[in-house]
Amino acid sequence: MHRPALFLLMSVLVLSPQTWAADLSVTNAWVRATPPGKLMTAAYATLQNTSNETLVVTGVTSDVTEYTSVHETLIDRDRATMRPVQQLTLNAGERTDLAPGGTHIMLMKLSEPLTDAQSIDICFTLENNKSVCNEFSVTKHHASMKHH
Ligand SMILES: [Cu+2]
Repeated sequence: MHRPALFLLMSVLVLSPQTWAADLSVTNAWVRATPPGKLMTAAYATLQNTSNETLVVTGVTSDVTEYTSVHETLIDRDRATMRPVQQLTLNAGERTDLAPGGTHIMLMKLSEPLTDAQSIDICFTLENNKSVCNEFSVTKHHASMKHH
C-alpha cells in the first residue's frame, strides 16, 4: 500500500517549499578584494544545514567567472597548498565555516578585479539539484575575522 506514503510526501511538498529552499543557510558571506594585478581571489561564508537530512554541496557557481570551485587548504611541510574539493557534506544541523586558511570558494580567471564595496552572487548547487544563492560582499579586510 503506497497511498499513505504518497499522501505524506504530497503534504510535505505543499506545506514546506520555504523550508526546502532554506535548507542551506549562508551567512557572513564575503569575498576578498582582488590583490593588485591578480584576477583571482577567494570567498568565505558560514554554511549551516538547517534541515534534518544530510546535505551535499556538489558545486558552486558565481556571476563573475565560470571558474568557481570549492578548495581546501592543506599544509605540507609548512607550505599551504590548495586542492579542489568534489563535494561538501553537511550532516543534519551541521555548521561549517569556509574561512581563510581552510576550505574556501576559489574564484579564478576573473574578467575584472573585484573591489571593496562591490557585491557578487555565489550559488551552491546541492545534490538534489536545488541551488542556494547568496550575496557576497567584497572587502579588503573582514571585520569578523577573529578567533573564538
Ligand atoms: Cu583556493
